[in-house]
Parts: sequence; structure tokens; C-alpha cells
Amino acid sequence: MSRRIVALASSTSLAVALAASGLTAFAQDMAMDQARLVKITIENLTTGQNFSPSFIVSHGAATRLWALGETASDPLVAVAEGGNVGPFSGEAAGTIGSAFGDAVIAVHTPPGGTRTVYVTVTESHPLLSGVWMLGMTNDGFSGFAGVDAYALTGAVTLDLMGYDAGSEVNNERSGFLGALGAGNERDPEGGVIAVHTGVRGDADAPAEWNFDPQLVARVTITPVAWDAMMEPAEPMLDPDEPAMDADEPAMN
Ligand SMILES: [Ca+2]
Repeated sequence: MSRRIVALASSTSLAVALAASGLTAFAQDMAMDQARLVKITIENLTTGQNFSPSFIVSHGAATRLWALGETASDPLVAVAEGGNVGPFSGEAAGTIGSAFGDAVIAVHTPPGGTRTVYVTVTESHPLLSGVWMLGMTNDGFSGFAGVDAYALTGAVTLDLMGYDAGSEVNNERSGFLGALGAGNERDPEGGVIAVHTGVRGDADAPAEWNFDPQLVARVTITPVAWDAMMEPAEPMLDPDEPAMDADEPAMN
């Protein structure tokens, strides 16, 4: 995108128009802070946990999405308890160009499935963070934080654990665990972000929802050329498989 802006500014008439609108300075700033494109592929390694939509953002060193041992922010609680990336999305809409550099959302990733998105990083917003809910938990999530993607010269693979946001007790009970289809009430926990211990299966949640908390997702981050987004996406569903049952309870 930045290369295109700089190229357009070399046209005399466009340069005049851009100068009049103040965009020449913007183009110069972009030339000094060249954006790079990275491809992010999320793979769900679990057999019984749907991943909610994923929120992925580039940002500077002064911004932190989440960290082990810290209290989860309200937007992170919304993801971890309800698979709701709306608050993060709203925050991104107001802070792209300041706290955030770029932000994207991927749709749900089913067990065994993958999702691929593209995001830009710059010298001033070189770090990538991402989060998504482990959909069949009280407040479980996975993700990554502060990965320097601007410096990447090749693909990097992240093996990610499951985390507990510390905001809701893992009671695994109907009425509290939304994926059971009978409500998503809160049972406040007042804790901090920690490694998740998995689904016990001794309440209403089935043991089949258990997962290895040490390895729930694999994320591959690859620096790519600007035309990489023109490549056809990988098939998301087997055309011979029936579509997901619309009557299934919401995953949150
Ligand atoms: Ca919890």
C-alpha cells in the first residue's frame, strides 16, 4: 500500500492534489516507515475445542494485549468468556495509526482446521499479538503476544498453549459455559492470566472437550510479497462434507 502511495505521488497532478490534501507528508512518512506484509496461519490442534474468531493486531512496544500473570483487560475477558472480539475490534478502529498499526479478524477455526489472514507491520508497529477463545471453556483462550514480525526474514512457527483468563471460575456447568447451550452466566474468579489446566469433564462439560493445555494451536507467521494476497486461499471445508448444523448452540 505504501509503495502505491509513493508511486502515485510522483505524478505531477496527483502530487498537487495530494499536497493540497496534506497527503504528501503522509506519503513521505509512509516511505520512511515502509509497511511489510505478513501471512498468519492459525491451526487448531485440538480435537474438541472450536476456536472463536481470532483478533490479530500489529502494534508498537508501548502496547501490550495480554501477558501471563496479569489481570485480563475487559476486551480480553470478552474474548475469553464469550468469543467476542467486538471490543478489541472497536478499540482497533479508534487507534489504528497510534497504538495499533493494523488489525484483522479471522472467522472461527474448528478442530483440525486452519485459517489464514494477512496483516501489515511497520518499523513503528513491528509487533504482532493475537487472541481467540477456546470455545468450549468458561474463560479459556489461546494466542500470542509481542512477536516481532517486522524483523522476520523467513517463516516462524509458534506452538501455543491454552490459557485461563482468570476472570471466570472453570465450573464447567450448564448455564455458565455457553457452549452447553443453556446460557453464559458469569461465575467471577478474580484471578490473573495463567496456563489453562484443561477441561476436567467432571461437571456438565464432556471430557471430549479436554485438550492438552501445553499445545492447542500452531501459528505460522511468514513475511510475504505484496501480491501474496492474490493467491487463492486454501479450501476451508470439504465440499463433500455437510454444512455446519445451524441449530447447533452458539459456541460461546
Ligand atoms: Ca478461569
